[in-house]
This record gives sequence, C-alpha cells and structure tokens, in this order.
Amino acid sequence: MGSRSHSDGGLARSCLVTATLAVASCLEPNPGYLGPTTSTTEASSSTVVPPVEATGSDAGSGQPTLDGGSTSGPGVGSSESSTGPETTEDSVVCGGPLEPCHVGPGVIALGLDQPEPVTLADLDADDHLDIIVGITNGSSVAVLLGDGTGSFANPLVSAAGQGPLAVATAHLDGDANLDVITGNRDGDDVTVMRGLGTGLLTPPISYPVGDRVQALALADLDGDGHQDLAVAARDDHDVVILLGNANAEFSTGASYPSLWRPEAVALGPIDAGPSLDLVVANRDSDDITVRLGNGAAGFGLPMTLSAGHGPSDVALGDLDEDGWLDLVVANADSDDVTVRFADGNGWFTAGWSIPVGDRPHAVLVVDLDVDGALDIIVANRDSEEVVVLLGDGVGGFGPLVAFDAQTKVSRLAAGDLNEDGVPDLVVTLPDADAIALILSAPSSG
Ligand SMILES: [Ca+2]
Ligand SMILES: [Ca+2]
Ligand SMILES: [Ca+2]
Ligand SMILES: [Ca+2]
Repeated sequence: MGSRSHSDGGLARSCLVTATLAVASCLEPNPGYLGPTTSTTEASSSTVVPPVEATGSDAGSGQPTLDGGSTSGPGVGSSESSTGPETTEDSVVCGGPLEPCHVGPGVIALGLDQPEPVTLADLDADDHLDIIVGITNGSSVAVLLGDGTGSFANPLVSAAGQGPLAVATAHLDGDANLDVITGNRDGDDVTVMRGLGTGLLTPPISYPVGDRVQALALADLDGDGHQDLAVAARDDHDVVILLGNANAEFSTGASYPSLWRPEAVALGPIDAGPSLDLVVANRDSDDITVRLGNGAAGFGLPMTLSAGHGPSDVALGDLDEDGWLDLVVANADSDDVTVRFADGNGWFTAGWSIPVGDRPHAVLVVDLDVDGALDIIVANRDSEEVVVLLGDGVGGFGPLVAFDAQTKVSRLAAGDLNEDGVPDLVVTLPDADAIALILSAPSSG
C-alpha cells in the first residue's frame, strides 16, 4: 500500500471560465499534489487522535489548492454585487481535471425565504429526479418536478415542520409514493409528510426530538425492513434514534449523548460488522463521535476523533478503494476539510487536512467526473462557491476547482438531473431565496 503512486492522469491544465465576464483563469497542474497517505498514526479504538495534519513535508506545499485567486474565479471580492434570483451565472469548467464538463451555477428563483436543506428523489414516479428543498425561515418544503433534461417546474409547496434544516425521502408506508421527512430547528422535532405521488405531500405529523434539530440520517437500523432515523438535537448535545414502522410512524428509541453541539450525522458500515454505524460531527468540541452499531438500532460506546475547527458536515465514502468507508468532514471555522481513512476495525487513520475556502458548510462524496474514483464536493458558505476536489481513487486529490455562486451557499445534493449518466449538483442559496444547478454538459472536445 505504501507504494501506491500518484496519478497524473487527472492533472492536465484546466480553465475556469466565467462566460458573462469573459474572463478565464486557468488552473495549473498542482506541483504540490497530495498523494496517498505515506505515514499514518494508527490509533487503537477509544483513544483520541491528535489533530490531523497533512503529514510530514507535505504540510507546506502539499495542499491541493492553488493560490486563492485562481480558485475563486473572477467573482472574488465582489461581495457587493448582489445576485438577484433571476441572474444566471454561467461558469464552465471543462477540458481539464473535470471531465466531462459541468456548467453553472444556473439559478432557479424560488421566492421562498431561506432555502437550506436539499435532497433529490423521484417524488411523482415519472422516472425523473425531482428537487426537494426545505424552507428554513418558514415551515414548508418545496418540490420542483424534473423533466429529465435539467429543467424543473415551478415549486409545489407543502407544509412541513418549523425551520427545517434537514430533509430526506424514503418509502415509509406501504404505497408506491415516496414520503418526505424534515428535521426542524425551530420545531425541535421531526415531521413526516406522506407523498401523494404528485409532488404534493400530506400535512406533517410531528415527532418531538429535542432542542434545535439540526440534522438527520435515514436507514433501517434494526433490520425490520422499515426506515429508522438518527436525529441530531444540537442544543441538547445528543443524537436520538427514531424507530419506524410499516405505517410511516415513529417511536422514540435510545438517545446517545454526543459532545458539544452535534451538527451533522451519518450512518454507514464503518467496520467489518454487518450493522450500520453512527458518525456525528460536533461543532463546538471540534471532533467526531463514532459509535459502532449492534444491528438492533443500538450503538456502542463513543470513540472520539479530532477534526478541524467547527465541523459542520460529514460524509462517508471509500476514497482509497480499499473496501472501507472513509470519512470527510467540512470544518466551518478552519476553512478546510478533514479526510481520514478507515482501517476496517472501526477506526480511522490519519489523513489530510485540505484548505477549501471560506466557511465550508456542506460536504458530499460522489464521482462527479465518472472516472470511477470518488470526489469531494464542498459548499463554502462565505466564499460563496461550490468547490470540487477530484479524487484519484487511492486517497489523493487533484487541484481544487470552483464554481462561483456570488451569494451564500448552504447545502448540496447530487444526482443525474439531465440523464446523461453524469452526476449533477444542486446547491441552495439561502440569501437569494433560490437554488442553483451545476449541470453536466457535453464535452467541448
Ligand atoms: Ca419525478
Ligand atoms: Ca477506504
Ligand atoms: Ca471522480
Ligand atoms: Ca447529468
């Protein structure tokens, strides 16, 4: 493993072009490319690992960012240029590391106050992905039905809980329609809205959870065939399990104290056991709590991993393709992402700390350029951009590519909205009362 070589195939020159400004800034191949981990700190379970550093001499030069200007594009420093919801900013990133091309962000105005959480699913069962957005300064969700070309109908608005900060979809009852769940900051609850198959939803049913529900994750935790929830109540400093039944109803299961202010939660198989495990990002204690699952909706003792400052989101994916899910953390206060590699025993070795921009707020892991290797996508709230770190499949990442949104960004979702086989991105724009699409486009080559 130590001899894994750098991949140079994805490091060709690329340009970030902002069409409306007719300015191009090119990303050079990164000489300080971060290769795979060469020295790691193996830690036994239930101990605390020191803060992640880019290891050894890579620390200074090994950041996969280039200079700040070229990664932010020509919009940098133009915070006073208010982007109205109707404005479409066309940036094209193609011809280089990001093959095929992606174009955007293209803005869709919602006219609904502060859209933040977003997910993608086919709510009307026409085989085209739809966009589901929580309206955080309010108590609703908006559904935009897709036609498979990357175009969307006007939003259909249904009632949800108060101040939704998390949204997910699942089949919760016996019918063919997908249902919607929101985690609600101001309602301190989770609400379930059954799908009607049209994009509209039934009135919300509330399940109280705790103070300031911030995040949720969905999976069948006890193997009964019904979806369960792990819900972070940030200001109660715990994660509550809600157990689902066949009728879209939930009962309260165990509650797991976390450290300070759990702000994001993920479920996935971390170790070799058959059960799903729980990963929680703790915003105010700068760490990650990992609990291994017992297959019966219960979780074991907490193991604590350090992260950067202010971890705000977490994602799981096998970045080095060794069969174990690795961990990616967005750190809002240290402006970086932490990447740590799973060892298969329920623990994570040291990895990378990669600067990504100002106030990373959301992260997801997806193979955006369909080269078979997972990539990291980050929404940087204060630098108003979506940035992409292309993975090489052995744990390294190429240069950072940015899509300038010119307004604050919040949460991300990925899916093939225009049905060309290449994932597309949706990011919410809470200050603009809008969402933006970054769509795959035919390669100019
Ligand atoms: Ca649909
Ligand atoms: Ca792995
Ligand atoms: Ca990829
Ligand atoms: Ca696509």
